[in-house]
Amino acid sequence: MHVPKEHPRYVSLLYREKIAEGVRKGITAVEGIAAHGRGETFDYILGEKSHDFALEAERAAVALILTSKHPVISVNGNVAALIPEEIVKLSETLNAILEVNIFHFSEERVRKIKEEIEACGGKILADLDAELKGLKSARRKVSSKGIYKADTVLVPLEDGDRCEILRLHGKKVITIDLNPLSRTSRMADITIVDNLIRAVPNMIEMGEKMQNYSEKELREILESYDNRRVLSASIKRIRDYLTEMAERVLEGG
Ligand code: PTJ
Repeated sequence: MHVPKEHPRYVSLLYREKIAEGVRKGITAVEGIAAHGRGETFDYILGEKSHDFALEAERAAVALILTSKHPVISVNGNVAALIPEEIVKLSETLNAILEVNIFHFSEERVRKIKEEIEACGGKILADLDAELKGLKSARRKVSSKGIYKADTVLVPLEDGDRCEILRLHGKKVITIDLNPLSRTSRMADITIVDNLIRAVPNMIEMGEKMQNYSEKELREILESYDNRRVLSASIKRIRDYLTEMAERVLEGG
């Protein structure tokens, strides 16, 4: 579908179309449409911008990945449909491995996600030869060269069952999730409450600068980071936004 640039909801419609196209191409699960819709709702009541709390979490996430020995970025059907080029660029900038990891599992979709990432010039692990013990869903299928031995995992757009297990396996978890109330958001070490489509480009830009930081500087960023405060700020932002809107409605705006 052609989305006219003049449309007031152009960006939103454009990414909605990318998800629909992802489903048509067999990259994205049908359930990915529902997940995207939930994300749109939270983005709407966050004012569709990267707030300070998101930028702070993004900076800490970049610092954590740059100081990790074996960082991995997990790629699902929504990520591959929305930002395939950007996720490749992020993995290159931060020297992190990409790995396909999906909840609604099929061999065919694993292959299609791999092909999509490779078409963007990226390398991605898709030979899921190991299992994350303690996890019942298909997300337990991981690569022995990737998530299995990772010390840090970036899980954009998660469905909540894996974060806890990754942490039990001693891994640090970074999530990008517009819903600050989700189980994943509350369990992650670093929670980025931002839209994937803004968070990843922000992190690429930060990564390009922070590559030159010393280990000490990166560790200082991590030491001063407080995920609970950041998460709480995002929930308060939603509350304040809704209060402002309620006032505006009263004033007839
Ligand atoms: O490709 P698969 O099989 O791994 O499936 C992926 C989905 C996303 C379908 C699966 O993980 C799932 O069902 O996820 P949930 O439980 O719907 O959770 C997705 C979370 O991501 C929700 O909290 C949404 O608010 C959030 N979200 C959706 N779109 C975005 C987002 N967060 C950031 N950026 C987005 N664009």
